[in-house]
Formats: sequence, structure tokens, C-alpha cells
Amino acid sequence: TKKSTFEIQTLTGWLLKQEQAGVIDAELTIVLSSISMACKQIASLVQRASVSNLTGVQGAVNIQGEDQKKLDVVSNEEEDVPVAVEESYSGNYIVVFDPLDGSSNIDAAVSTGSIFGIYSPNDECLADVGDDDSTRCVVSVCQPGSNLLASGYCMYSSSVIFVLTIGNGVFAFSLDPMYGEFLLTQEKIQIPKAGKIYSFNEGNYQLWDDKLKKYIDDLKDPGPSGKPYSSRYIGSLVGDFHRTLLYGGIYGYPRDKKSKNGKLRLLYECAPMSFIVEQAGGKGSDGQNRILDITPVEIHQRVPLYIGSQEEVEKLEKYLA
Ligand code: AHM
Ligand code: MG
Repeated sequence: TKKSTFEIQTLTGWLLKQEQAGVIDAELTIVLSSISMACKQIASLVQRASVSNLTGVQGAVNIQGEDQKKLDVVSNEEEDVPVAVEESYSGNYIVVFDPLDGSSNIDAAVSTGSIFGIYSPNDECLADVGDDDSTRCVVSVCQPGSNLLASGYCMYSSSVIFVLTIGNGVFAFSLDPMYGEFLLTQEKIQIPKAGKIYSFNEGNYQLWDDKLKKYIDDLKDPGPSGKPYSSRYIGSLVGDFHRTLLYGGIYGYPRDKKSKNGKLRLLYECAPMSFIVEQAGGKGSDGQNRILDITPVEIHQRVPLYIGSQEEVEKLEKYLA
């Protein structure tokens, strides 16, 4: 018989295959499929935001003093302390989740995303969190990214794309709007070794360190080829990262005079993305150290992030050295 050259594989089917092959256990399969379901729900809310009056701000600020959008609240962004699941539903995994990242883009219908990472509880990584008696608890969330068992993101853009690694490469699934299913569209994604696109918020240029200014100035130098690097910046980590993963180049959110640790969060933004980029053959760095080697001491800890093609991140590290 002639084998069909086009085999459709759903995310659910793919997860079951991984479970059968012993790469993940039944419980992790359930956790991952629940996350993908949550992403479908957020995708639908984001797509309908302007018709269901879900654009604009809620009128409150979050734990870090930032404006919360209505959709941040609906998608439940940024809990102060870890949320324990009721005993009968809880299992052996810890999930870190940024449900709606880049929410400043929503009102203009520009790309946003969700980011997640999954760990096992680890008694060696116990930390006190919460700043008053009602929220204080001991959790084992504060682990280095090198302990991640799985991580991924879902991008809400012209397509809804779910990108996942369980430690055996990076796989992308696109939401088929006709059937409401994520279908496997890219296997074992490899990021190009180099790429002439940089993605930084250059509005902060005057606040940057001189070494970083020099790096950016040099990227703009046309040199003998006559072609400088191109600049692309959405202001949505998931969108800017996804483009970098596919086309190559570098994404950066540096520290600056105002924010000494940059803006992005180690635990639920930088570490999950760094696991993905490494699985795709790229690098994630704070300018000196591998992001996955940094152990967070608090849940909302920030860290500078430089992530993308191996050669581009190494070049940046040399400038900052
Ligand atoms: P958020 O978690 O409040 O949405 O902020 C994170 C976002 C990232 O998606 C994006 O990379 C960055 O903030 C953009 O920041 P800026 O507007 O300073 O360039
Ligand atoms: Mg965020």
C-alpha cells in the first residue's frame, strides 16, 4: 500500500505517543493537555476581546505596580504566591505560568502569548515566599531552569501556535480553527546558528551600559557587505522570541539605569524560553551566565535576558565582558 505523505497528528495524539514511549508519564500528559486547553480558552478570549468589551484596563495594578488589563485579570495573571491545587486533583508537578504576556498589545490586536514551565517538587529548593502571614508559605518553586522537565509557549497571532519541549527537541503545533485542535506543524525545530535580526527596545538606549551601546551601534554598521542588521520589535516576548527561533538573530531585554535587573521574570519568562532555545541549538544568557544555571530566590525575580542564535548570543557576551 502507498503510505500517505501527509499524516495529521494532533497534540493529544503526539502526547500519547510520548507517553507510550516512556518520555513522559500519564500525569505529565494530563498536565500538558490541560495547559493546551487553557491556551485554547485564552486564544478565544483574545480573539474576541474587542467584540466582548474585554479591551482596556481593569483599574487596578498588579503585585509589581503595573496596570492590569481586563484580560490579565480574566486569564488570572501574576498570583502573588503559589496556588495549591485541591488534594484530589493535585499531582507530582509544579507549573509556572505567565498566562497573558505582552498584554499591552491586546487593545491593538497585536501578538500576545502564554509561557509555561514544569518542574518536579524538590526539597532542596525550598524557599519562603509571601510577605505577610496570610500569604507566607514554603514552596519548592524556586529551582534553576536546568531542572525543567518541560516548557513551552502559546502565541496568539495570525495563527495560534503552541510550541513545546519535553527535553527531546522543540515541536510546534498550530491551532486548526476549523476543528479546534492543535496539529503538529514543525518537528525538531533548530534555530539558525546566526541571523542578522536584533530585537531590543531601543527606546531605552540612553539608559544602557556603554558596552551594550557599542554592540548595538556595531550591528547598525553596514560594513563591507553594505548590509546592517535589521531591527524587529513587537514588545511581546512570545512573538519576538518565536520569530527569533524561526529566522535566527537575537532578542534582548538588558538591565538599564532604571531597572538594574532588566524587566523580564526569571522563573516564568526567561527560564522556560531558555530551555526551548537550548533544545533548538541556541543560547539563553544574562550577558555572562547561562540563564538555566541561575537559581531564583524569589518568584517574581527579574534578570537581563539575551536569547537566540548561538553565534549572536556569544558575540553579545564578548561585547559585555
Ligand atoms: P508583561 O509581563 O507585563 O506583559 O511584560 C512583559 C513584556 C514582554 O512580553 C516584552 O518582551 C516586554 O514586556 C516588553 O517591554 P517594553 O514595553 O519595555 O519593551
Ligand atoms: Mg509577562
